[in-house]
Amino acid sequence: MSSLDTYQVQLVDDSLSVGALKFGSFTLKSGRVSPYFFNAGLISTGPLLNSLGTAYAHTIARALSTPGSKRLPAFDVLFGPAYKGISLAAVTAVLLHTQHNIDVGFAYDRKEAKDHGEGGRMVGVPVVGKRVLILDDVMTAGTAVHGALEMIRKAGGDVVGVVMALDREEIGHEGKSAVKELEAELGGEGRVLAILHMRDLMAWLRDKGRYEDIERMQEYWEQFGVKE
Ligand code: OMP
Repeated sequence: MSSLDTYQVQLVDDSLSVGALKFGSFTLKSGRVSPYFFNAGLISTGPLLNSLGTAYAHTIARALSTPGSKRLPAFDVLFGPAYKGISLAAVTAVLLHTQHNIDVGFAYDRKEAKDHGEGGRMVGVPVVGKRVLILDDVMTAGTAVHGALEMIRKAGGDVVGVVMALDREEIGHEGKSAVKELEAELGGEGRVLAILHMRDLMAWLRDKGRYEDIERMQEYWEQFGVKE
């Protein structure tokens, strides 16, 4: 029997159906050669975005009401880093409102600073003095999320958490878990969440009896996976 929730299985099935999740051999941004790759840019129809946004919104709503130290602190603004985070955060902000009665602002950045009109790199609700949750697609070593964190801090926002579609559960730049490194940087009650983790993908492969893929995932895990 699967240990995955229905919405997690749905995300794996949806992603495979459009080639957003692939098993094979892929060189990552970090230079690591991975037996799988998740490309959130291919989740690009109304129904698929609805399903992914629903999974993000569910993950966030559940974490906001989790008792104890795993609780996600309340936040004011959902921030989607350019480019892939933008549409995902917009969809999720809408679904938090319609499905969970959670009303938050939405903001994102431009990759290029604008020198006319409203100027600057930040768009949407101003993050200054606000509690911000970053929403991104994938975390491997944590480089992309660290960039977003610095940008929001420079703009005067307080980042209280990060939510991703996929946490690849790999080691970060300091040789510890990328998630732990990021949580340490967030400080206090900062939380890092994900809809799916590398180990969920392994569980899914086991359910399907895809033993060759599991073996390659396991080898990769031994090299770059978080051991604790
Ligand atoms: P880090 O910046 O090392 O955490 O890598 C995360 C980023 O790498 C993501 O925002 C993507 O741009 C890209 N990526 C994926 O999209 N999917 C993957 O499965 C792996 C990566 C990656 O290159 O590590």
